[in-house]
Amino acid sequence: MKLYGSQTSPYVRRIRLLLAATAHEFINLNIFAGPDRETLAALNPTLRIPMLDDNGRVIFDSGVIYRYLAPQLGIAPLSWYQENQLTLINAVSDSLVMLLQCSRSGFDTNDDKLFFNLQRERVATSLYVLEQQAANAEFANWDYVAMALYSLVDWTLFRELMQLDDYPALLAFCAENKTRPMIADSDPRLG
Ligand SMILES: N[C@@H](CCC(=O)N[C@@H](CS)C(=O)NCC(=O)O)C(=O)O
Repeated sequence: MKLYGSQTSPYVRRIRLLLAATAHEFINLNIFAGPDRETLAALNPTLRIPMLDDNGRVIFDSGVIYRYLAPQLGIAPLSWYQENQLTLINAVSDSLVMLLQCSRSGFDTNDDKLFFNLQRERVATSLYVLEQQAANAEFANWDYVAMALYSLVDWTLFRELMQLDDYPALLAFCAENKTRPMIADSDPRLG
């Protein structure tokens, strides 16, 4: 099994954490240029990471990769409540990725513009709920949802996308889990 991704992507990291105890090859791509982008395009027309190659069967998208792997790893399907938690995490991740890309494209994402305002509002409303859930110890089990949350929060800190002082339970959640398997090796700061 080959996992294609990058060291910095929070979507890739959640799958690396999931596969911490499973033999696989991690292929670290520079998806934005050069021959690695050609590799990406040849395998995945959405031009996004992660993707999984299992004996020539290529699966796109972290959520689908999770659904593909979970039965093989003996993991029960997520509950609807967990699915909603994952949707909250994905909403924040997608909006922050878009804001980062806008910023790298030369836009001031603090401008009072509809697109930026919508992303910032979604990040705030979703993170508020995740903070409450973390305070209620709802991520105490190191399952896929917790792995996705860890990957998001640590990536947000790494990219310095926002201050997380207003989210003490999310910061505490990260501190509590920083010695989990594969956390150190998948640190985006190594990228
Ligand atoms: N829904 C996708 C999102 C993946 C995603 O956005 N990956 C980012 C890296 S963090 C990416 O490949 N971005 C490339 C681009 O936007 O061109 C998933 O869950 O895998």
